[in-house]
Amino acid sequence: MNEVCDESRFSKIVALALEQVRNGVHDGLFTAYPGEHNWEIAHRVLVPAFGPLSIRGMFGEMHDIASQLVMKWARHGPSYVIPVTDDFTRLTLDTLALCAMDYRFNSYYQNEMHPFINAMGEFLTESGNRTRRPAIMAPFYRQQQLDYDANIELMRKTSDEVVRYRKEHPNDRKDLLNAMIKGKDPKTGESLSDRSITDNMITFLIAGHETTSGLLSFVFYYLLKSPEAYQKAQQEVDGVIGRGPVKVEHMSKIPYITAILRETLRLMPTAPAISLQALKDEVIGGKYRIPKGEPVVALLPKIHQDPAVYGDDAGEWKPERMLDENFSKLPPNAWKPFGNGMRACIGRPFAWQEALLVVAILLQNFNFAAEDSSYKLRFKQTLTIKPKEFYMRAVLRDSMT
Ligand code: MNH
Repeated sequence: MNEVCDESRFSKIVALALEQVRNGVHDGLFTAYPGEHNWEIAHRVLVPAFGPLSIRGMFGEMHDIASQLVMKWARHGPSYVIPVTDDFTRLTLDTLALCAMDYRFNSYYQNEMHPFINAMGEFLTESGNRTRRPAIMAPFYRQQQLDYDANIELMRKTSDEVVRYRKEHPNDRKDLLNAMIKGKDPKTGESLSDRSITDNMITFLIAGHETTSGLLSFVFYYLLKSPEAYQKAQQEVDGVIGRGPVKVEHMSKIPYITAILRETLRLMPTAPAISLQALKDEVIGGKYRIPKGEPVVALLPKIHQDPAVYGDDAGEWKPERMLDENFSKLPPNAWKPFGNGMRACIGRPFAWQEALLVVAILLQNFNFAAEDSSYKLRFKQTLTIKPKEFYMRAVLRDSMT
C-alpha cells in the first residue's frame, strides 16, 4: 500500500464501474482520467471551496437538515423502527443539495425519493451491471439502455435547471455552485464550462451522499454494540456541548467522537477500494511484477486490518486507538479511507463536519437502542458499502430547551 500510494510510481485508474459512470458525468472530478484538463481546472477552482473556512460557513445549513432529522425521530416516538441507512441517506443528500446549490430535496417526509435520486440510484446500479455484460449482449438489453439514457437525461436536466436559475438570479451565497460559476482557475484564468459544472454538481451528489450515510450508519451499528464507547461518547457530548445548541466551535472539541469516526472508517471504509495503475513496469513488495498500466486494486478493509500496524486486535472496533496521540503515530498510508494524493477525496472536510455534527446532535437528543439485539451485520454493496436491514429505536432524552 505504501508503495502504490507513491504518486511518482502509480496513479489513479478509471476502470470498470467508474469508467461507466463517465457516461453520465464525463470528466467530472471523480471520474476524470489522470491528466484530463477539465479535472485540473475544476480541482484548482474547487479546492478553496472545500477548504476549512468555506466548510465552516456551511455549518448552519448542515445544522438545519440535522435538526429536521431530530424532529422527525422525536415526532415518530420510540415505537418507530428507524430504517437507519435510509434516513441517513435522506440526511446526507438533503445536506449536500442544500449546501452545494441551495436546493431542497425535502426527503424526510417522502416515502418515494425525489425523481433525481431514483434516477441517480438506477444510473449507478446499471453502471455496475454494464461491466459484467459482454458488449455482444447489448442488443438483448435495449430496455436497460433506454432507461439508462433516460436516467442520465433526468439528472442532467435537473442539474442544468439549477445552474440556469442561479445564473439568471445571481446571489452571494458561499456555496459550491457559486464557486463553480464565478471561480477562475488561478493558473490559467479559465472558468468551468456549463457542461463541467453539471458534471461536477452530479458528481458531488453521487460521491458525497452514500459514503457519509454509510459512515453514520456504521457508527450507530458499532455504538449499539459497544455500550462502554456509547457512554463515553454521550458523556463527551454532555460535557462539551451540554443541552444548548450544537455549534461549529464544538466540532474541534469532541476528540472521542472524532476517534469513533476514524475507527469506523478503518473497519468499514465506506468507499472500500481505490484502483491504481503503474506508470512504468514496476516491482512491488520486492517481488510482485506489475506491468505498466496494469490495474492494482487496493482493498481498504484489508489494508486497514494489517496486524503489523494495528496489532492482534486489528479486527476489533476500539475508538481509543484513534485518539489524536495514537492516530498521529500511524505509519504513512496505513489509514486511507479518503483515497490518496491529488486524487484523494475533495469532500473530506465537508463529510467530517457533517458526521461530527450529526453524531453529536443525535446523542444529545436521544437514547438509542438496537431494534434487534442479535442483528448480524450484512452489507448492501454498490460503489459503496452500507449495513443492510439495520434498524434502531430512539427515545427522547429529558426535555430540551
Ligand atoms: Mn469522497 C474521492 C471517500 C465524502 C466528493 N472520496 C474519494 C475517494 C475516496 C472517497 C476513497 C477516492 C476515490 C478514488 O481514488 O477512486 N468520500 C469518501 C468517504 C466519504 C466521502 C469515505 C465520507 C465519509 N466525497 C465525500 C463528500 C463529497 C465527496 C461529502 C462531496 C461533497 N470524493 C468526492 C470527489 C472525489 C472523491 C469529488 C474525487 C476527487 C478527485 O479525484 O479529484
